[in-house]
Amino acid sequence: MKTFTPKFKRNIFLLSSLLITNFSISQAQNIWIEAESAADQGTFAPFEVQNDFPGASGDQYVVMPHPGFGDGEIFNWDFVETQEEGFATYNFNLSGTVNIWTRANLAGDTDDSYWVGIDSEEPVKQNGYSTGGWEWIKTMDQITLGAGAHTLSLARREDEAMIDKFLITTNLSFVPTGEGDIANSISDEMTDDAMNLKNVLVYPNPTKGACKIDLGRTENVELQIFNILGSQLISQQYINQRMISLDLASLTAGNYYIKITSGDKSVVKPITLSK
Ligand SMILES: [Ca+2]
Repeated sequence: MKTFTPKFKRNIFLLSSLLITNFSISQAQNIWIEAESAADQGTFAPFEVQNDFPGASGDQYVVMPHPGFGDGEIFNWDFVETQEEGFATYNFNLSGTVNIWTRANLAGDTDDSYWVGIDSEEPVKQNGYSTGGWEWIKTMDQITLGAGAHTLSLARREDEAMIDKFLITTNLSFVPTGEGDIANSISDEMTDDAMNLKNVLVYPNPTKGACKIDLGRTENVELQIFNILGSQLISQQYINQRMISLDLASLTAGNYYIKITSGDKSVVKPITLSK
């Protein structure tokens, strides 16, 4: 004879797990970088920024144009390093084991290769790809990064390789699609000592549940959510993150406040949950 008690208990457990899951905050750490964001660097040329090919994130991408002396020339890493040209760097803060992805448009044959490096390690040749338009390519698999600042580098190898965007992620099972998430800025990542709370963005607002908080730079913060009566509903610490993903779908529709605290400074952002 069947008994329903264990199943009932299990369903209650599943229900409570589901509620907790809906209210939990994603801890995945993703750094999204537009390749074209390094265009002001002195070593960038003869890389060029182009915007006339559809589907690029940020409407721009980086390409190595035809060299003056014919198609198919290959630049080895020693040459690029010595000449200090066709070379771009991107600073970021992230620690742990990461995958590095590149969003690229590669025609194959002699138009498909580039170099990608991390920190002072010799860059790795990316070659032999033929994509159907823009595709995410896993560029480095399970690289371990220590605490603190790191530098991703891109260097030319063959002309006409089109590079759009990078993703550095601690989520080793994540496969990026489309244009990916909004890119992190690289310009202020390493220069400011203090977080500028005026740069904190919460979007979309109103939200149906899912929303993101862009801290403006990688930071250690405490995030609290209050209802309009001032009762704290959640408190969560974030270490070394810039983008925080929230899912508020388990809350009832209404107005809430998100308080972000960094050191002795804090900012409060209102958010409306509509269903
Ligand atoms: Ca881009």
